[in-house]
Amino acid sequence: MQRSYPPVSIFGVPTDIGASKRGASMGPEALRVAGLVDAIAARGVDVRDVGDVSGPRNPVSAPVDGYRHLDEVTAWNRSVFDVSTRELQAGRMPILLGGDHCLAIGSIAAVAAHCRSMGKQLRVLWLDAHADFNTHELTPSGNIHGMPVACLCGMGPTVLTGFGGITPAISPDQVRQIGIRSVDPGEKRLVQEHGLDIYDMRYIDEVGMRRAMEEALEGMDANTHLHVSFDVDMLDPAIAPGTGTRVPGGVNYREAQLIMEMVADSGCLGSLDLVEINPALDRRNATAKLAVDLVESLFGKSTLMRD
Ligand code: 6HN
Ligand code: MN
Ligand code: MN
Ligand code: MN
Repeated sequence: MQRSYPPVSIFGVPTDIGASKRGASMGPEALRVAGLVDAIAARGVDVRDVGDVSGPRNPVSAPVDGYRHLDEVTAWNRSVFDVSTRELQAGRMPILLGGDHCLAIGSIAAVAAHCRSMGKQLRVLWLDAHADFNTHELTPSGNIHGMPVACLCGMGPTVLTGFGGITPAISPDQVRQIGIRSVDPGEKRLVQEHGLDIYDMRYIDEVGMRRAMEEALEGMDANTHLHVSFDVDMLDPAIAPGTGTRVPGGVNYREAQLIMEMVADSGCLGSLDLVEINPALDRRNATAKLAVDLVESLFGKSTLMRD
């Protein structure tokens, strides 16, 4: 089966506003230098780089009421929401180059609003070492990149939960998380309370990535928009050192390729975040290059022709 993809619009969001380690702001350029646009074009996809959005600088300040940089995080996400909405309405697939993971609040709120208006089902595949389900009461850091899933599910400050006009933007049963291996104690309770569908590393060790992914993609059909939110810290730090919150015991190269190949086979990919690449911590852009390799698989490049 020859897959066809909608036209793609890539946009950069050069900020590390939701993290406490600096450097993810350089992610968009690292991905461009690693050849992301040409790699997608080589798959026969109409792809356009629409440039970077802008926003406030990082003031590097302490958390207030459990949130670090709430005003700035809000401003950046407003721009992300607007660009994502504009590209979706133009019939294009938005690919966000982060930037840290707080930016998924804006991108997924836009996708959720778009799906509502088009009568489409939304599934979110959250690829991460972390559940990103903290609230300002539970957070050990105040970093908002640890909170996007909770915000999208309606738990967060009203400035971050209302982008698409409807709160919550999504419900926990639309989310599947893969690669998880670091969840804070309070966060763990909240995740369990809300029944978040988590395929953690233990589960992947025991049943294998193929079965975990089959379960994560179960129930999708031709009317499903699949949003992939890819935090590169899902990957094992040995192959992806360029990220701010490394956790040992991550997804290996072949498992990561299989995730992407199975998403490609689903034919449902509708939007993508590529976040948390930190070139200041990387070795010769290895993490960005690996991300580009994986995106090629996401757009149907597999080792053998299986068509
Ligand atoms: N990320 N759970 C930790 C926190 O500070 O809330 C780490 C979050 C990391 C977030 O990598 O997108
Ligand atoms: Mn994350
Ligand atoms: Mn993470
Ligand atoms: Mn409160």
